[in-house]
Amino acid sequence: MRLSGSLWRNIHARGVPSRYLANMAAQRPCHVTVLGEQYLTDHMTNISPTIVSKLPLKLHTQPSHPLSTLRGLIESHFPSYTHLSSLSPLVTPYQNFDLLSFPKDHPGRSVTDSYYVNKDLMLRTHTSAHEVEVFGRGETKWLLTADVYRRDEIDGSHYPVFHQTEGARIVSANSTGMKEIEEDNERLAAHLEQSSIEIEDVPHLSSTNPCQPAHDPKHTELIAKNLKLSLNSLMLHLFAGRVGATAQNPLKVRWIEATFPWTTPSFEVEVFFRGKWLEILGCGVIYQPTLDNANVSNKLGWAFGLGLERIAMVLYSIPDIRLFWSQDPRFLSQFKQGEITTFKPYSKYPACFKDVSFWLPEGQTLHENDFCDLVRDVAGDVVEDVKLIDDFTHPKTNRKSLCYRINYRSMDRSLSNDEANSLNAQVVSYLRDRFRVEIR
Ligand code: FA5
Ligand code: MG
Repeated sequence: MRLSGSLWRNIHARGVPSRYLANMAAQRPCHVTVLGEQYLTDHMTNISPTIVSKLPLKLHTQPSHPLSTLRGLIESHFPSYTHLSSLSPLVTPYQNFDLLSFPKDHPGRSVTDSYYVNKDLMLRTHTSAHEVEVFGRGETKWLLTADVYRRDEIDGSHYPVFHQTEGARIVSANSTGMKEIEEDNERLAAHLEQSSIEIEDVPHLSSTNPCQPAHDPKHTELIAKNLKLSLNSLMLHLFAGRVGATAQNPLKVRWIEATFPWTTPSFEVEVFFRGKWLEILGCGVIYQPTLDNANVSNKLGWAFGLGLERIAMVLYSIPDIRLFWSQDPRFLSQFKQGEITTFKPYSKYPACFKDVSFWLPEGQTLHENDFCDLVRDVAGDVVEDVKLIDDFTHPKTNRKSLCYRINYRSMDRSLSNDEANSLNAQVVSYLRDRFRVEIR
């Protein structure tokens, strides 16, 4: 479901939600201000004021912030790599998708999944969006940390902005390059043998995770092995000793086959923590057309992309992903650059839930991500989660009714019932304006 054009066209970056709605009609021609620049809007525009306000923050570069310390830890594990962390989040759909061989009908391209400034400019949905550009600059071993944006549901482990570190290594596709990889594999294997880490592996190649036509399977095996050894040793560097990775209770890492349009073979890595397998990264042997796009056809190599919040929540025992955005001194003062310490929760304030139940206009649907963005525009980080609790289609009229339960809870103070009511009333009023729903 798309937001109707006239209301959605004039989003102003700095306006608070109520002001921005009021300003909408007055602002012509249609534009949006993002990171100090004005852009024309069009039928694809769906970037919201809440999201625009996050763009300058760059938590991964804020001294003492847990995400900045984690970035530092990862970078220190790859000292000979180029470290990048200041690339603009604005990319073209061509960079984010086409250069990485995403099919034209991939769901990630849709306005319900990604944020668009207009049809030609979007917020990167992953750090892989910069692969071709960085390889094209001649970098062969590099890490890139950045904020990434995806339209998503609202709960304790999902936030529409999160952070990823991309890592990549390419070598010459000849005997010199392969020798370099073989030597590195020996060094890394020896290092890992001495450590307590339990690794559940999958074959480097299989019929469901095949070698690329352009590659010699022996080369692919060596590259995939180098990728796995490099990442297993990173896991050890990050987790060992911190989550009880001892001889009696070793760190458990599990490799799984995966699929990404720009890598083959591809894998995901999960780490066992507090009784659960936690997916922390995706990776693979880079698809040769990706390297061709960067004018480095004579190379081959691997790339990975890991989620910083997922790892930081584990390492610091941070229970809610919204906390990373907190400006509360009770949160920020707990951390020092370079140190991993256990987060001490301050009191959890009471939650207050409100149900919003409505009929959609005939023939209209409402995507959950559109509803969640609307709620975030009104309530910001005061919304803890949003759940669809009823979805009903009238058998005779075919009209659809939805009921969402919104859980309001501030992380820094007690929220009064009046405040929650007033936020909820605003949600209801936006729903009426933007989607012409009939409140039940
Ligand atoms: C990717 O984003 C690929 N770009 C990774 C990649 C890079 C593959 C290079 C191959 C080569 P994925 O969507 O699975 O893949 O996300 C990667 C990691 O980001 C996940 O494993 C997870 O740790 C983190 N992540 C993904 N979605 C979220 C989210 N909504 N909130 C927090 N972390 C997330
Ligand atoms: Mg994944």
